[in-house]
Amino acid sequence: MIRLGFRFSCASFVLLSVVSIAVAQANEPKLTVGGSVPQPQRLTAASLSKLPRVTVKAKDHSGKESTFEGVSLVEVLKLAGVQFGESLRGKRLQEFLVVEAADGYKAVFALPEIDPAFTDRVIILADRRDGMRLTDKEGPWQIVVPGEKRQARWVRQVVALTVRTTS
Ligand SMILES: Nc1nc2c(c(=O)[nH]1)N[C@H]1C(S)=C(S)[C@@H](COP(=O)(O)O)O[C@H]1N2
Ligand SMILES: [Mo]
Repeated sequence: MIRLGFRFSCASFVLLSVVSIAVAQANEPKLTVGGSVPQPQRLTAASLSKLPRVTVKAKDHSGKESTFEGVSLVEVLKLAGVQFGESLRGKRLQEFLVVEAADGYKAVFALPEIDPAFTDRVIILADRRDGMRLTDKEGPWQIVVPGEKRQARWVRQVVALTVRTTS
């Protein structure tokens, strides 16, 4: 009887562990990269951590300057197979990026705005500010556009990056 009870509690422990791991994975924040991209992605913090880290200094909406850290937006799109540089010409100049947030807020960037072949300004998908993880209101991922005089495109709580093209 005792042995059976022991076996039962072992089994339920294993089952509970498996279920809680599955629930944790399902609740893990995801970033969708889709639309007209060669390889659509569902990225997690772990998959983004493989990209090179970049830091930029920028003034937020309240005028406070901070150092933001994350990955460059162009590298995230490259993960989905989007090509930049020489191949960003002709019809491909009609493509644009829609950044969408958890609250439905959206902002658009033209692809040349994020391409280092076109500009030295590095727009990032930040996950840290002055060394600290972004707050729940801002993160886990927020767009930071250095030098832009209005912060309307600093999309907080980014959930999706979608490439679209004009009709
Ligand atoms: N997800 C999300 N991001 C957003 C907005 C929003 O409504 N939702 N507002 C934008 C606008 S218009 C501005 S001015 C700044 C405001 O930054 P703050 O809310 O961090 O002060 O965030 C931008 N990012
Ligand atoms: Mo704003």
